[in-house]
Amino acid sequence: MIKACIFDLDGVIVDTAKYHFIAWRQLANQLGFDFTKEYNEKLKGISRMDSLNLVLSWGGVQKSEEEKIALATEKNEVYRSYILQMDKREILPGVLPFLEDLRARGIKMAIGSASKNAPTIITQLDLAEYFPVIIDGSKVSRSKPDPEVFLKAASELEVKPKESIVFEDAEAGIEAAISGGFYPVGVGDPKILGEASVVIAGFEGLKLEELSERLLAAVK
Ligand code: B16
Ligand code: MG
Repeated sequence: MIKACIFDLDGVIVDTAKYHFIAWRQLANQLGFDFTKEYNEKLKGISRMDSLNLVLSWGGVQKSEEEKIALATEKNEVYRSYILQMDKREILPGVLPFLEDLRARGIKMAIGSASKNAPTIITQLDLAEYFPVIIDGSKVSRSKPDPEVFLKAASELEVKPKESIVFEDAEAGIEAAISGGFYPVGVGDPKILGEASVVIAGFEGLKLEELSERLLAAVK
């Protein structure tokens, strides 16, 4: 029986990838190379420092650890200037009715995100009342595909992984959910998220009973 739903943030609740793209492109251009949408796709679910290391490698640029910290900070300041302008109109379609339905059924809810900006984004979107537990990039020592972020969320919600669904848009996140023993639901492209028991295009019209039935059928 499902007692909890744990949501990744970027790409599941809201599309912040477009703001990450602007900020990474600005940094890359400043360093003298281009940053494409294809590169941006590869950064989904990847932590800030791991993302920076990838961006620098794509540009063939080497920097000291100190310089990397300064560059990551600079990128984050540009990114934050965009997310601080977000409001609830940016919540992805169908998310709010689904959260309302879960709350009415007494299902516990948490955020499990690689983003250190997760609490700011949740506040901007006016969703704090739904998420008493937010495990973000500052609360874990190992990044997805390690399941730490979701295991911490389950532990704080006082539920077991086998009683919980994880919603994720990134391959590394689905891997984390599977290795943690959760019911993994991919949000997005089945070609990328094929390892998930169930893949949904989004939350519009989604019903927990139907989803639970599909998940149970998939694990049988
Ligand atoms: P920050 P998620 C991830 O969030 C993003 O998908 C990824 O692109 C980003 O680099 C990462 O958060 C770190 O974000 O720089 O804000 O700490 O999908 O795990 O919610
Ligand atoms: Mg994500």
